[in-house]
Amino acid sequence: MPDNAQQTTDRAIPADESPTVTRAGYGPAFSPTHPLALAPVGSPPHSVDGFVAAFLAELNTKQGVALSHSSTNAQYLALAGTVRQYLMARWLETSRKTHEAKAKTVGYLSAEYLLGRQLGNALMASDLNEIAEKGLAQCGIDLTTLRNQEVEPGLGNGGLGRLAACFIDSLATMDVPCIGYGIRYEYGIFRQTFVDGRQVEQPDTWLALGSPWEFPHPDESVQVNFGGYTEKSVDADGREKTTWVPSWNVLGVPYNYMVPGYLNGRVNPLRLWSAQATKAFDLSIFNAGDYAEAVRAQTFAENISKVLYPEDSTPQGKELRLQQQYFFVACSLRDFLDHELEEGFDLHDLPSRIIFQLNDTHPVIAVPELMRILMDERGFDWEEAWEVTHQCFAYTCHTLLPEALEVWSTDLLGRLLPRHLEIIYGINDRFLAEVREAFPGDELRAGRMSIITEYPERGVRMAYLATVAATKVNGVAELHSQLLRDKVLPDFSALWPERFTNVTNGVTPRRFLKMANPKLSDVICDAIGSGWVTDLERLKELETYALDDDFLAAFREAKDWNKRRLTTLLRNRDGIDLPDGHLLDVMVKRLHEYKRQTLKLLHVVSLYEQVLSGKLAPADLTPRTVVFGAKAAPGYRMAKDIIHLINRVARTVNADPCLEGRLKVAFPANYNVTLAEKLIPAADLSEQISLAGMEASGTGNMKFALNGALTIGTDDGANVEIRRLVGDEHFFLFGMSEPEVAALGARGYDPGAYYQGNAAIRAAIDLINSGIFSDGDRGMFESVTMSLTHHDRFMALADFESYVAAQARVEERYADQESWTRSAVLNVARSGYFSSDRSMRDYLRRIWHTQPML
Ligand code: F58
Repeated sequence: MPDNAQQTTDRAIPADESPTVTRAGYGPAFSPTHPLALAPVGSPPHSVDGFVAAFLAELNTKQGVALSHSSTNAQYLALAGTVRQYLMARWLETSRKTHEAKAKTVGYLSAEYLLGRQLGNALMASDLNEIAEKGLAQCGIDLTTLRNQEVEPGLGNGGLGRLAACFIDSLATMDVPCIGYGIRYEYGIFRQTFVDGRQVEQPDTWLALGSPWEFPHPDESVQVNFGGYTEKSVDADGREKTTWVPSWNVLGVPYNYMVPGYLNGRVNPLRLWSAQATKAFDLSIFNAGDYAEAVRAQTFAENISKVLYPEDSTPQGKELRLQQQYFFVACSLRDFLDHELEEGFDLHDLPSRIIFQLNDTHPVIAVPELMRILMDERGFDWEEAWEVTHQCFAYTCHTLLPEALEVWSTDLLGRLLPRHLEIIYGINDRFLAEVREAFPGDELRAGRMSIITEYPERGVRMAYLATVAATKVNGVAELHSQLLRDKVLPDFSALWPERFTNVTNGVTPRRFLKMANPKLSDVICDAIGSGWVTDLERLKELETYALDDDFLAAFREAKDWNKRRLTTLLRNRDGIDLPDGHLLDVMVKRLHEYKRQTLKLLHVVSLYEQVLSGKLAPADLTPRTVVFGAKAAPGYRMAKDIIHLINRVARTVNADPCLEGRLKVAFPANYNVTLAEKLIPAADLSEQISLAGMEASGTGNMKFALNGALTIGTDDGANVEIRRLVGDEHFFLFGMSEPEVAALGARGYDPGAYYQGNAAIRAAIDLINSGIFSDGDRGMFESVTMSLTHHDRFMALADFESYVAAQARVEERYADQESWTRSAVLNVARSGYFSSDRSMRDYLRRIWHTQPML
């Protein structure tokens, strides 16, 4: 906070300065006479003429321009506004119905939502695609151009954020009441550019050209307090009471986004919070006559929702991050209690109305926050408050990497949230008493299980706090859930075996098949109808078509069309030329050592080396284009060095005439949801090659299989389930299993021995060290090669031989196009399980204990 803000605001916030909380009324949502009100999908306002009229009205009255003078952006905004109108009535009606039914709601608490573009999804969900296309054509406008105008909201880092977006899509489509709660970052995940092959980050100014999908509600703002101290007193009944006297506060302004269900009339809210300075904060400084300081204070408050932390896999112990976490959960809890429940609701019954799902540990501070509200503001005693709190939370863990588990220092927590730290200590004391009762005399165990750690400094282990508080704890794939129980939280699963469960991740078939792959969708619909869009297991019916020549030809034609579409995109977007007729081998995901982009790269370098040294004739190479897409956390040196190396290898390989038409490496910058939607449908081969036991689930792996790519992968994360379902013959398995990895680790892994003992590994690494990719600079990639040969924490060298052998099987199979296509069809047919609709059904049954409204 600003240097002197503490001193200027170090006082309780007077009640009359807090914003008034208005309780929304939930009467009829929309005038029934409004032309767009609740018109059933397909009825008159769903007509081209109606659409054109609404579009022009938007353009003229909201954008203030005539069609003849309108920019593409104005047209895009007007189109978004038009689609919004169609969804609006349904949104308000959904809210009315949900309140009337007093239905139990899922409160999805997530610091990230990687939404992807909204327009296409909104058009699809409201069945407006054709009408919009025709209507715009009448105005001389091309729909695709307007779609491409949208800057995607990149409010997430990777899998965890995209999963949240898939889940809220599925819940809306399944008619389940859900509010997604999160942060409206002013800057989302950075835009990646390459300068001389190195990653350079640019700010993501996704709001710059307007954000037509959001509805700010400053009238429903919420005050969030920080800092200060606590006071103990005794109330009239002789009970001890604690009052938190905060020292500063900010305002959380909600921005609502629509989450439309697919053709079902349901629109759930996604409520993202933006931080602003409160009047109290401002006024005290203004009154002190320091205008500049007041403006600085305002900026300070707004900083809280300014930027998404671009970290992946390792949390940053930054104060601002903890502020973000508390900020959004405090807003969300307050919002639910004050705005979603009817006046006078008895909070003892709260679990009948809400289940908060904690998307990883980022929102776990919600646990002491709910305890605080119930005890300090609503007069509950500890046991009552704990009973309610325990029932209201469930926790999903998304990692196995020890360094990815968040720990907040008690120093920082005590400074920022003194009352919450007290409550955490209270939770820990009672919890450890329970442990001691269950395991008398086992002090070592109590020490291991304590929510408070003493090393390297005193801190709160957020995953432990989440596990103690939650009714259910789940991992995100079978293997991950098992390792979570056995390796990450073994003491907890011994104490509460029934608390642990698995829900394998899924992806929304609407965005990632129907919308991203319209050609394949048509082929599928022609064969089995369109029921699969909301019931993905119906893809099973395609199995019989795997032997139908006409179907195989149509399937291949769709893949070819997707490749042509990608070729055009990459040429225009990145100046990259994709050769025709290549096996398209794709590895797209965050750059992390455990994901092992270096293993893929060593394969490429090894092929090149064999050609250079005459061991392999170029004509014997299967023509292949390897596509990488990956962002590295800006502070992750090794990941950035690997990006640099990939780009340098690409430059050299692509420029070498002896590989012309045989091997190409493409690395388009700024991999994001929008690019994924074009890349994945075009891929032949999906690279899922993490070290077994490291990737919690993966969801890209599911998207590829669903779009008819074959996977080369380790027995890791959800790959295990993908392979089991699609069948061994249709999946290229390689590498050590998780128990083998553990055994090798226990024996002592020596990567140097693999370097010395395997000629191909040695030749590939030596080629990198020769300077061929670095204009003769032999040291440029030393960090990468030294790490591989000396530490290789993720055992890439140990799996190399097996990987190369699996790639040979890939090439052999690819040579038989009919057999390959059959396997691809079977991948699609057997991927129905990986729908996020199925994940949601599992959550509903195993964790949330609620149902669709229907
Ligand atoms: C990912 N985690 C897992 N974390 O790595 C992936 O296996 C899984 O499929 C996915 O979650 C969904 O369950 C992930 O994306 C993050 O991005 C965190 C962001 C905040 C800092 C720590 C990493």
